[in-house]
Amino acid sequence: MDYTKLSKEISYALRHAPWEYELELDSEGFVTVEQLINAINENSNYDRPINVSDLEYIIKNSDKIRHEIKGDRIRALYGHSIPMHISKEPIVPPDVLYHGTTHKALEAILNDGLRPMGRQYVHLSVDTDTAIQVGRRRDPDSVILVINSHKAYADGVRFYKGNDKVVLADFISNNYIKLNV
Ligand code: HQG
Repeated sequence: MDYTKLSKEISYALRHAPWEYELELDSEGFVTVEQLINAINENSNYDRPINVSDLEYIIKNSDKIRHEIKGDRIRALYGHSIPMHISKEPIVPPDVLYHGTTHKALEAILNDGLRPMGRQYVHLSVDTDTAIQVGRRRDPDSVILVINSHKAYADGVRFYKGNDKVVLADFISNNYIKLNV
């Protein structure tokens, strides 16, 4: 079983294109495990039909916790780009958060703030290692921004739970952002 391929397909289905799988997400992004398994097996992209143990294996063994099974339902924890708004659990953020990005995007971010761009939320990291990993996807020598989430939260900016390493926000204005030095 190619678990990386399966994990990417699940993220694609649950974050970006549920309609391609005839899936309908609920307001928190869940579908039933059974619906997802049936939808994936319909296309049979793997050497055998997938089952719930494969989904559990991916969640347990991936480099990041991208998906969650709750009872008989499963969802992507972050990353959504679908038009329907996925509501996330509001949290009190840690005092400082980080964002890894590219040199190319830096000027625009320092001028305009952090925007969700193609996704529903801005994605922030709880530590610099995670932020470096995020930034490196696009720029080997990535830029790390430091977010004063303590002040932002005190000023009324809302933050939401992604996973243990990822915190979500609607928009972070540039007065809460500085370059890591
Ligand atoms: C940038 C992956 C110009 C932003 C990761 C980023 C993460 C701006 C890019 C998760 C901007 C959007 C999300 C502005 C933000 N002007 N550029 N005003 N504001 N940007 O992929 O945070 O492996 O949508 O800096 O690890 O890179 O898929 O967001 O570079 O957790 O599970 O616009 O996806 O997780 O890129 O990544 P993305 P992201 P997975």
